[in-house]
Amino acid sequence: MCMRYGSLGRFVCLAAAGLAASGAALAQSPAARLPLATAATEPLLVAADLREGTDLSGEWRYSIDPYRSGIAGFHGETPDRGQQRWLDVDVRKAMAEDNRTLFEFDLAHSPAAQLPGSWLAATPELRHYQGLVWYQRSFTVAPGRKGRTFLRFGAANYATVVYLNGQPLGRHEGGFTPFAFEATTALRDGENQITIGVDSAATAATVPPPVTDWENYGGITREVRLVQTPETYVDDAWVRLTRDGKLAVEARLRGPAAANAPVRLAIGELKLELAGKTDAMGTWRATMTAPRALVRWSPEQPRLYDVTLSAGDDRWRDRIGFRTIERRGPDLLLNGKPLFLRGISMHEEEIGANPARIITPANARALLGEIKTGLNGNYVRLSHYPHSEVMTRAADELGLLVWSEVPVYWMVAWDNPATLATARNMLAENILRDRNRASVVIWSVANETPVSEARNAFLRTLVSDTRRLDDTRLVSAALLVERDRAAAVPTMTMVDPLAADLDVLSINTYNGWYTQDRLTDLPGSVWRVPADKPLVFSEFGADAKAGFHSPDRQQKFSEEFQAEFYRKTLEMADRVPTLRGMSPWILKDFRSPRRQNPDFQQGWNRKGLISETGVRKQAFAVLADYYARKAAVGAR
Ligand code: GCB
Repeated sequence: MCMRYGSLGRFVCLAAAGLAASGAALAQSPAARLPLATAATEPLLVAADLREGTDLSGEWRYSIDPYRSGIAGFHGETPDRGQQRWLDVDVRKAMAEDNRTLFEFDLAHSPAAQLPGSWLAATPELRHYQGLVWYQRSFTVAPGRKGRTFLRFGAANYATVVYLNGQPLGRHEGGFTPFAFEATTALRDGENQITIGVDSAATAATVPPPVTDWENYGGITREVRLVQTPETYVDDAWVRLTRDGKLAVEARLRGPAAANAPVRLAIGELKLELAGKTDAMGTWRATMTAPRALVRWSPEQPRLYDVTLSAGDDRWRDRIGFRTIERRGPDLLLNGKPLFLRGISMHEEEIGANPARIITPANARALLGEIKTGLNGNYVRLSHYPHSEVMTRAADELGLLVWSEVPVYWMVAWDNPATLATARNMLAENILRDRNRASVVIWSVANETPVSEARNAFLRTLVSDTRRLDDTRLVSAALLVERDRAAAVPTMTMVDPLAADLDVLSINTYNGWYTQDRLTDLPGSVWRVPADKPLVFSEFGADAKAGFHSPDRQQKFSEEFQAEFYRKTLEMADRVPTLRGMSPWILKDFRSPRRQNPDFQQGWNRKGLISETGVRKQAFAVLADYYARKAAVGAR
């Protein structure tokens, strides 16, 4: 069954399905029967990370459920009591008291793991586990609560059901974006129990589908918090600089006093105050001329301001930078000045031998610091899905421009309306989360997707959603090109009709790595691309195992080969007239189950300029020198 709801007119399918909208079970547990939480229906709690609350990070009990017995019985029926992981029951006591009682789980006495963090790294037994895992913990709440309490997840990969004190709170699909459920009435004074089922399994209908080139880090990979607000609160606020240099605000209150409510925006350092009133829907929109004293955010001067929005008892706050980003013909303009994106791509994986996708502020700074100061960069492609809000906040603070992307990767089910609904929702959750981040300048809707009518229609829907949700940023997608097999020099043509819908054209090129080209052939490459739009090389790269050297033969996987690949590709890049930036593949070696060469890969994609533990390879200096020269000559 598909229903249309929300301002985006999003279709949400409540199909008789498994934990993900795309799964297989028939009848289900109470939370799995609830409608999916979406950006149109769930509390958005924009900037929730800066609100008062309780962090539920730390020790949780967990238990695997490979047959999803806690979701549906083996004939598809509602699971029987002995399988209901979410029950608020003392299993040992219940079984000791009545010998007819049977429970086939006991989360309170199961092994413990630290959250946030993927289960893959928690214990060797779970290293390759993909499926359902239940987590449980208890926490205490002091009596005398006022206002509302939400349970907010930074992200859980991939499909999630949540119970509080035995009651279903909701479910969500999508592994990289935040979601929240109201917990006000389900909470009790004193001891509370929370149970979460997270299913990491990808299917043909999920976004992304099962085949990718990165590790599928299952589990609760970002913070879980109880967030406190007054009865009526600011659920969404977007404060920005418009292209014509005005300060604009759009805010939405939720709660009984949301309509016709007085609201006030303040930026103390600028002595700026703007007062107004919400409409009958609880929405407030206003613009004003930007104060002369406003210092625009840029990588060179990443100036952020404390912004507050007062509404009744609520005081929403965020740290926001103000800048403009535009394209004019083939040029990119940041604050009206020409820009060249000196970047690199990155997965959401911390530096270390056994990563668990834990992005703390320190982990984010360690990665971004290598780009900003190590590589002399001004830009990062956060591929291939929305990264933690910790990362985009760190980019704001350090001064790195960001490409932000949804995991519409390689082959998704273009014809499946449920898949489109999922992708649209991810896109909305990502944009609504990060519209206040000055660092984010490009929203990307896809990566390397083969042209077809169904795919074009799917991606055009995402492009138009993006523009509707945010008309201040640029839209892109990493596109495939056609190679002319007969040409004497590498000759590539952009034939993708989606190019007409995008602001920035992006190409991934692996000539010289996956092709038979000699590295010496690369500088003479010919790129046939539309001349009226900026082009970026969103990827290029070659693998190297840190410490493997082959000075004479320049064998693949040697540091020398990778360094030479960079030299020749950069020489090629310098000859592309409309090139306005690049994000080579990739900053750090990352886990990828498809990479199994035992000498060089061992389960890692080795295209990093640093190893998984942070050791710089030779090519690092090649790119760093190139960017230093680029920075010295400005955007030319
Ligand atoms: C690509 C993909 C990226 C892969 C990379 C590679 O084109 O976009 O996700 O990891 O190539 O290493 O092959």
